[in-house]
Amino acid sequence: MGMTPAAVSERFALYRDPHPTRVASFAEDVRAGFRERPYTLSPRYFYDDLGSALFEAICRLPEYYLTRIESDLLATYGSQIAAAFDETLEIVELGSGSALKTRILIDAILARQAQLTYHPIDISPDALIESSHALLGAHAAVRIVAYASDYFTLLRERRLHTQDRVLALFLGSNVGNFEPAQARELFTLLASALEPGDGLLVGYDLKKEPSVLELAYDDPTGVTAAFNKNLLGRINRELGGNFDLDAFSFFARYHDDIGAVRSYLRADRPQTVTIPAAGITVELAAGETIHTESSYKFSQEEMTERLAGCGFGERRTFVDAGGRYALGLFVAT
Ligand code: AVI
Repeated sequence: MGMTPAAVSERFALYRDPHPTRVASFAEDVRAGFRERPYTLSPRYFYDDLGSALFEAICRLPEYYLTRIESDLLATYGSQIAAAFDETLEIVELGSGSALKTRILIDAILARQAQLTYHPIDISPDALIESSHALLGAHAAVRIVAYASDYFTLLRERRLHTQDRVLALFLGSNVGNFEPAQARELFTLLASALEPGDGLLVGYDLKKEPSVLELAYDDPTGVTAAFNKNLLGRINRELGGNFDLDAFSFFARYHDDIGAVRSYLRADRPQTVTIPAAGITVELAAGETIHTESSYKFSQEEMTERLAGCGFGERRTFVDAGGRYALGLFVAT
C-alpha cells in the first residue's frame, strides 16, 4: 500500500493500511444507533470471537442453505469458472474471512496453471495471518499478497499489487449486507481498479418464498437468535451495558418491497438500559424493536442489471437445481 509490506517471506506479504481511515468506534456507532427511533445496531459488530463462532454454526444449520449451496456450486463449476479465462489468473478476494471456500477455486485454477497469487483483503490482520498460514501450508504452489484494509479505501487508492489477469471474488452473499447505494459504490470502485477483461465472481442469494427466507434467518434451534442477541451481550461486555438478554425476542421478516430479510430484536417489556462507555441511557417501550441487519436478495436479472450499471458484463451465472442461490461470473468491460 505505497509502502513496504509489514510481513514478508518468499510466499507471503502483508500490507497494512499506513493511514487507516478513521472508522467510528463501537461506542460511537452504538450511540448513533440509539440516537433516534427506530433503533439500529450495525451488523458489523456481530463478529467478535463468540459471534464468529455462532456464524460458523449458522453456516451448518439445515435452514441456512446459502453456504452449503455456494460450496457445492464452486465444487461443481470451479473448473468451468477457471476455464473461462485464457490467461494466468490471480485471485483478489473481498472480505476473505477464513477463505475455506476459496480453496475449492484455488484447486480448480491450479489444475490449469503451475502457480497462483492470491490477494485476500480483510479488515482484520489477525484473520489474514491465520487463514494465510493455513492456506500456505496446504498449497505449495500458492503465493499470498494480503491487505489488511477496508476494501473501499484500498480500491479507492488503487493499492492492489496484481500483475496477471484477475478474478475478483465477492462470495458468501456478503453483497446482501450492503445497502444498494453502497454496493453500487463498491462495484464501481472495483471495476475501475480492474482491467477490462478481468473477472468478478459474486455469490448471491436468489429471491424466493418468504417462508424459506424467514426460516433461514430465524432458525428453530435459536442459533441465529443467539447470534443477534450477542450484539447486546457485546455491548454489556465491552461498553459496560446492562441489557437483560432474556427480556428480548428475536425475529426476521422478509420485506418484499425492498427485497430484503430484516432482522430485529424486540423488547418484551418496557426497559431502561444504561451503556456507560457510550455515555447513554436507552428507553425501550414494550414491543419496541432494534434493527440489527438487512440481507438483500436478488433475481439473476437484477444482479446482472446492477452490475452492468457498474462496468461489468455477465459471462455466465451458475444456479443450483433448486434455484436458490447463484454464482454470477462477470467480466469488467
Ligand atoms: C454474512 N452474511 C452474508 C450473512 C447473511 O446471510 O446476511 C449473515 C447472517 N445473518 C444471519 N444469518 C447469517
